[in-house]
Amino acid sequence: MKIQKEQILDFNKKGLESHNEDFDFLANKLSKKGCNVSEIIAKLAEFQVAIPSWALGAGGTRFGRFSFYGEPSNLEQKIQDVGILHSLTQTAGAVSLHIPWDIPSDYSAIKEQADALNIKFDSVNSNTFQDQKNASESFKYGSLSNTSKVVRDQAIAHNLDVINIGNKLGSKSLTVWLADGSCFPGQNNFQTAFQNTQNSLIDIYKGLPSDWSMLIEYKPYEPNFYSTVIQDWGASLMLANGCGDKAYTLVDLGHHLPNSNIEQIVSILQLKGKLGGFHFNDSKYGDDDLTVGSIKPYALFLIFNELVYGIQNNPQNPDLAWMIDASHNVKDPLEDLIQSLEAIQEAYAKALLIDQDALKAAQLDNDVVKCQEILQDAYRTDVRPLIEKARINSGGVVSPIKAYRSLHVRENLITERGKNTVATGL
Ligand SMILES: [Mn+2]
Repeated sequence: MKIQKEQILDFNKKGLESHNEDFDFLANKLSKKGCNVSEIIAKLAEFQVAIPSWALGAGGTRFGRFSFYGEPSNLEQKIQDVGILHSLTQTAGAVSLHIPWDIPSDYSAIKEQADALNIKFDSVNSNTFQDQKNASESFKYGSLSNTSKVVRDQAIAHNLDVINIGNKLGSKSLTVWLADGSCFPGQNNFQTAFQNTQNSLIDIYKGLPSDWSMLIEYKPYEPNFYSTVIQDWGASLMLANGCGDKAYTLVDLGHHLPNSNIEQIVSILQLKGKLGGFHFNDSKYGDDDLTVGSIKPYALFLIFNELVYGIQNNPQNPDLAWMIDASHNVKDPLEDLIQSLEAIQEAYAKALLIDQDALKAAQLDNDVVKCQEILQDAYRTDVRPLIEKARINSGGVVSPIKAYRSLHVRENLITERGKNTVATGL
C-alpha cells in the first residue's frame, strides 16, 4: 500500500480550518514572547527519525507474541511501511536495518524503492546476540568479548559484513550493541572481557569506510543479569576513545538503571564531542521499549533541552543518528510508531521554545525559581499546532493517527499481505 498525495490533501480538508485557528492563536502568542515561529517550524520539518526495521511487526516478550496481522514479511514490505509512516508524518525519512534479518536480495531495487519514498538508510545494526543458522561458533558465552579467539573472529567478521551491506545502501554508520556479559559472579573475568571487547572493536573500526562512524551502545543488564561488558556510558566512552575519532557513544533511553539522569549524560557526551546516536523509547521499570513519551514525557523534554543546547553550542559533536528503538505486543506497530514520532516532535518543539538567553541569565543569578519557571513555561505550552504546521508544510497530514485509521491502512495491509504474516527477525 502506498498513500497517494490526493488522499492526504483530501483528508486535510476536514481538519485544516480548526488547525489554522489553533496555529494563528499560538503563533501570535509565541511571537509576542519573542519566539521565531517560522524558524522553529523549519527545524521541526527538518528533524527526521529513523525507523528500525524490527519495530514494524508486533514485538513480543519471552512469554509470547501476539500478531497484529498484515505484518511485513520481507524487506520490501518493511520499506513500504516506513513509506506509509513518512508520507503521513513527514518525520520518518530513514530506516535502520538489522543484519542478518534484513539482508537485501536486490540492492539496486531496494535503493530505488527507498529513494522513491524519500527514505534514507540510517545506521546498520549488527547482531551477535543470537546464533545464526549455519554459524560454526556459538555466541552463547559472548561475542566480541568471548574467551575464544575463534568466536571473537566470527563476531568481528559479522560486523565487517554488516558494514559492507550498509555501504552498498548508503548507510554511514554501524551500531554495535552487545549482549555480552555474565549471569553469575565468577563466570567472567571483567578485565579480560573488556580488553577482548576493546581489541575486537578496534578490528571492526579498522574496516570502517573513511566517512563512516561506529556507534557503541551500552546497557546495564539483560539478557545477562549479573554483569554486562558495556554496562554504561563510561564503558562505552572508554571503548570509543580506545578506537578513535570515528567511534562514538550511543544513548538508548531504556538502557539505564532507574532514575539515571540521562539529560546530564547526553550533555557531557556532547561537550566531549562523543555523542553519536540516540535511541528513543520509554520505560517504567527497565528496557521496557514502550511508546516514546508514554510514561515520562517531562524527562524526555529535559533531555531534548540538553540536546538542543548541544546542537547549538557544541560544533565538536557530529550530527546525531536519531532512531526509535521500541517494540510492541499490544498496539498496532505503525500506530505506535506514529505516537512515538509525535512525542519526539513535541519534546523537541517544547525544547526549542526555551529562552536560552534568559535561562543562562537566571543561572548566572542563581535564580533557581526563575530557571524552573523558564523550563516549565516551555513545557506547559501546547505545541501541537506547530507540529501540525511543520507536517502540513512538508506534505503530511494534520493528524496522522486519525488519517491512518480513516484510510484503513491496517485493513489494506491485511488484504494485501494476508493475516498471519510474521516480520523477519521476530
Ligand atoms: Mn537501542
